[in-house]
Amino acid sequence: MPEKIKNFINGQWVDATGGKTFESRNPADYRDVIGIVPDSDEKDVNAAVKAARAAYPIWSAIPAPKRGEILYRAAEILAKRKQELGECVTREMGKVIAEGLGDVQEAIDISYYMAGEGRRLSGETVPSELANKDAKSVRVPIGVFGLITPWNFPIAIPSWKITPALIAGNTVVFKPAEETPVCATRFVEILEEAGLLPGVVNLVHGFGETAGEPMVRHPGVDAVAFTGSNEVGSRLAGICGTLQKHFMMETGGKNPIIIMDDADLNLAVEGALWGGFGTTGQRCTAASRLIVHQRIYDQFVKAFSKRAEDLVMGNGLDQRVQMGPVVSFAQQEKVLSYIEIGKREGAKLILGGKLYRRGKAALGTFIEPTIFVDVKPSMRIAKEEIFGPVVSILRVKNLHEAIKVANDVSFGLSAAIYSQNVNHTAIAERDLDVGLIYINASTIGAEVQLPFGGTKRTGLGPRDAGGRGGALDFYTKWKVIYRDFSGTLQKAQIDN
Ligand code: UN1
Repeated sequence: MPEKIKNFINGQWVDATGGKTFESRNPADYRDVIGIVPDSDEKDVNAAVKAARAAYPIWSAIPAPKRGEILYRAAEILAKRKQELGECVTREMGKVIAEGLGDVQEAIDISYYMAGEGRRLSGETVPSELANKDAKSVRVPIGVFGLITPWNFPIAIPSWKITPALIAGNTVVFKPAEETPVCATRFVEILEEAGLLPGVVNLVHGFGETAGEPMVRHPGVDAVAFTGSNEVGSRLAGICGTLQKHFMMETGGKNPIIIMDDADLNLAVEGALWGGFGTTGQRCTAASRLIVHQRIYDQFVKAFSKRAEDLVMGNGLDQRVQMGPVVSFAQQEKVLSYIEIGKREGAKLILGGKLYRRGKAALGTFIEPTIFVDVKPSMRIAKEEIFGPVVSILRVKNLHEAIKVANDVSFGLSAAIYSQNVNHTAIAERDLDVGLIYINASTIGAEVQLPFGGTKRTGLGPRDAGGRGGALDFYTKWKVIYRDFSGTLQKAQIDN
């Protein structure tokens, strides 16, 4: 029997007021219905915002270290339930179990990290230009946050947004991706068990147009954080700009790995496989472009494609499986259409390119690991985010050309270089226009204690993750306090 999933509003687990539902299914086996989920509308959003507004003065008045204790408890519960939650991620989203567990681990990490931030929410104290006067800045919460999260990290990304919002003293309305509502529900249940007061986090399931957008537009929502597609992100940015709401988004990448002729080739092949086909290519940080020095191009292509061909596909709950399905039929269609575009553009398909339907895989949405070679930087498959197991290989003459090609896209999330030459890696470090750079490591695997995000069309506003200088710069605002204890009227800029 599929589980009956509920919204969580003001501390109560409730159905959508309209009574409508939708299903969450396992992309490795569509017979497996995981949850029947509320299909919420504006009424549900209104109730959630009302609860979040009412809880705000109470929650924001609790000392931040005390708020941190709740996050610490949530981290402990997540750690205890890691296996079960990892299996939930794999079953609902399709990534292999090791990565499902990694998704949960990322939530554990940031919950501990943000718990600690409760004792470090620091501002500055600086001298005043006048005697007997002091000056300081303090971080204060903003109010009610509307959070919209994607399906590719169904526990980690909600945790990236909810935990800094909470530690800073804000309350939350959370609209998770409709593809992964059960994982989102598990995470909110854990926050409840950790001791959150009613109304501090409210969960509203449903779709973008009917639940997400009314939440973003609601006058009771002060700030919005979004991770997802660039099209939706830029529409929400427009709405929030007009309504003068704080807004941040993280939307995508076309992340390159540069492989130089002086690279450790085995290591580069491992990194390219992990970056290109890990999570079935469905990470914002996926290595979808390999920019390879001409001197080792043929050798690299041969070794890489051989390893990709041998990847074991199937249901990610099976420990032996190395690559799971894509998340949905819609995603499958999108990826297949990009494969057709690549062929039409004249790129050479050397591996995959088709649905994978062997045995039980026919019950899910699988696509073969796909490799295009002789890809030109101007081709759409070299420029647009595909979000599937499709890797484009480009040939370059030298480091200068490699960096130029790497930067020649509208995204700038992560980039990697494999080279044993310190001068090459230093130049890449300096000249790659991205938010995350990896030296002799793949483009994926950012850690929570540093800001996560990128340049150009990858994002807008402060970054996810990280503390001061990262997420806390979005979830707090500054208040500056001047205190004059001279007992006289002192005029700044005039009496000094
Ligand atoms: C994403 O793909 O949206 O760096 C997030 C990584 C992970 C997070 C990816 N820690 O690949």
